[in-house]
Amino acid sequence: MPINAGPEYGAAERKYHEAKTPEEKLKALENLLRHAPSHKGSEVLRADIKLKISKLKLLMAKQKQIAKKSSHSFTIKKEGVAQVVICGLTNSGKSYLLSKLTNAKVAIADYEFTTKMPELGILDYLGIKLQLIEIPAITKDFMYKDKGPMFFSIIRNSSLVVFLIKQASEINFLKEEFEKANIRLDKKSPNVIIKKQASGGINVIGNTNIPYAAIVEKCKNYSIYNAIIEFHENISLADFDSLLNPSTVFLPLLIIKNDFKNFNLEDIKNNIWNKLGLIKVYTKTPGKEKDHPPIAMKQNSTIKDLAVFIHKDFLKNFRFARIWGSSRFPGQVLGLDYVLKDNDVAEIHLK
Ligand SMILES: Nc1nc2c(ncn2[C@@H]2O[C@H](COP(=O)(O)OP(=O)(O)O)[C@@H](O)[C@H]2O)c(=O)[nH]1
Ligand SMILES: [Mg+2]
Repeated sequence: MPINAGPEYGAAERKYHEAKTPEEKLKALENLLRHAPSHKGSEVLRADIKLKISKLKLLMAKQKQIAKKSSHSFTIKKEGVAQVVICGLTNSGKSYLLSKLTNAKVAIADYEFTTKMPELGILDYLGIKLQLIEIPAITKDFMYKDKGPMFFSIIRNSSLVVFLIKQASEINFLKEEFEKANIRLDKKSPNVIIKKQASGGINVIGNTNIPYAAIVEKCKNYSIYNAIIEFHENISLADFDSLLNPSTVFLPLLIIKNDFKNFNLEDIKNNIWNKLGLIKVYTKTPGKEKDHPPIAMKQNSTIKDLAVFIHKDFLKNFRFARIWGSSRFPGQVLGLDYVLKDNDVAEIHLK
């Protein structure tokens, strides 16, 4: 106990040493400061208590931040060959559609905001598994609300966005909210190529209506000072901005209007598949029927991609493939470079 300190100070000091949680410690320190002697000789003591208080406050703020982050992080275990997010306003029928398309058991209710966390289900499309994710209702300024960034990060990591709407006016509302999260829907990434350089400033090739000064200014915003920018198409300043922004994502969009009668589930499934931009290819063994399920592949995949996918040794031992479907005649013999199409049947022959 410092010189000239009263009995209250002693009690406060004991309390401080007994304090366990940061909150208790902070309270005790503030109490200690109140009872600390205020003469010149105790300046060092008071400064020491103040320092302890500010350090503790900093620590508590950090812990709060971490707690906030972890309570808001929600990771989805990816399943199936693609993730499809179902988005819309409250009561647009998202849970209902999810329950019709998948095995998910979801809460469907006619009161608002029933779904607070993403709901998951697996859609079986001709044997190909697609993961469907219902995102809780999108509200105004969703990106700036507490769980918004987390839900938008699930959307960003998906392959296709579905808007389930009751009225056409909802489309623009939703699109605006997605723009705030830097998600561009149903827009191809612009055909403008940015080649960063070590020096030489900003050089523009090709035709654009964007003034040179605006291009330089935008580049500066993203810390790009030296680059060759090739405009292969004329784009708006906003599109140029989203191209520079490394967090921009471009996703396909499927709009489904809910007329609250009957969903045409077969149409919806086909539309989802077509929008995903994937192809399904069936393999086959000579003299037998095609295998099930088909294999989902990216568009423009070749026989080589298929061979590698089936088995790493297939490429080494590849002789030829017979293709039914997109080939000129059924069972045509083709080589590794042949580009496969949706629904092709492939019979691979090995050495
Ligand atoms: N009959 C019928 N009812 C629907 C349809 N879509 C939604 N509903 C009803 O509308 C209400 C809200 O649906 P819900 O799926 O919970 O909406 P969410 O908030 O978008 O998930 C529920 O009472 C559903 O049963 C539909 O296509 N047909
Ligand atoms: Mg719901």
